[in-house]
Amino acid sequence: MAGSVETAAPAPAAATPTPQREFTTDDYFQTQRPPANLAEKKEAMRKWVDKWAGVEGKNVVLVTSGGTTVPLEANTVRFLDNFSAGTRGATSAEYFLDRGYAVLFLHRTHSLRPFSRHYSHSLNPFLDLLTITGDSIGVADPQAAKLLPILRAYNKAQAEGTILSVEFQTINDYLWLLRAATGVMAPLERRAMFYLAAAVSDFFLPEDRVAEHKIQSTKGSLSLEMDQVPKVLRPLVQEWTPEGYIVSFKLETDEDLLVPKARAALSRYGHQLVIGNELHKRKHEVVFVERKMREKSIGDDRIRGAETPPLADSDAEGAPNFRRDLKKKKEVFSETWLHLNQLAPNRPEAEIEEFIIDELLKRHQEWIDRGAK
Ligand code: PAZ
Repeated sequence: MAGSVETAAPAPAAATPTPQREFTTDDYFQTQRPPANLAEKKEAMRKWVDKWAGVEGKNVVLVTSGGTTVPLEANTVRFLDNFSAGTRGATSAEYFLDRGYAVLFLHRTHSLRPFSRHYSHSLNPFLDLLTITGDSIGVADPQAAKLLPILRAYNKAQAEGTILSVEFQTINDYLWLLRAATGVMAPLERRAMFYLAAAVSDFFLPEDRVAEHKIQSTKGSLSLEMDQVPKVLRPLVQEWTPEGYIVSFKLETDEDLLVPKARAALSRYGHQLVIGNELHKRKHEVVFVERKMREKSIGDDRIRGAETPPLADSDAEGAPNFRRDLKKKKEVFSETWLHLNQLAPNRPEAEIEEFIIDELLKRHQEWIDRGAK
């Protein structure tokens, strides 16, 4: 694993303003301290991954889930956060488990978790399901019928140890843990999938600019200047796990940006897939964007027919400009939209993650098969 040093120079005790700087990933890990229990968490992940690495044909997925915080104070009273509840990650983890994957679930503390997510305090309060008869507690129908398959799947995952949950809170925890998790999964080579659904802050405060104590309002207004979080997808793809099947998510609020930004990410980082989602439609509509690498001299027919067509493949470049754009960029993208109302028209309780995971499993298997040739 590149840059596997896990200790960094201790930060000065008091916050001392330094000029804003651009952090490369290496700079980041050399200057920002790791979370206190990183070594223990890494060891737990290594043992768990080793166990599944020894099981032939067992695929393993790292699911990242929930939002990251950016603390404004070292003794943290205030922090910046984002909207993510971890629904995508927790729901997806259940479907991965159901389809036979082992799941390393890297999630934000207190965000939704697989199985228990069905009984979150706001949506479906746990105590409301329970009945008392004499001194016994039970669950009455219709809740019992719904709970039974969930409890069975939960007990199975617990008994088999197919899920390992690891928590992060801050952007710093997340980056260190992501690197550690990716490093321990690298020996799985193509059997490893990375499903990066966490909503990760793009900005952070380097620790030498974080106030030690609660910021006092007596000082007047608060100005914050944050630095950009380094784009760790690049080393993740190129150095940390060059054989892994890597799926990143792209969230936008302007739908028109989804596909162009997904394509730009694929061109820049060279990973396998971007799943685009618009904030308000994310529970019922996503787009899979994939880049098809082509040799300079390959003809259109071979390009068009080269890959197994997914659900509704289309040439992302648009037919009229296909040849011209291909010559210019030598890059072709495919887009596959998943619309829940089309995929499960008569199942009001269906979740789009079921279809996302089934589509991904096909593509991951193709990736594994291509590596075996
Ligand atoms: O956690 P959630 O289900 O509320 O939201 C999921 C999501 C929108 C955070 C995820 O699908 C996603 O797009 N993650 C990547 C966000 C980004 O950094 O662009």
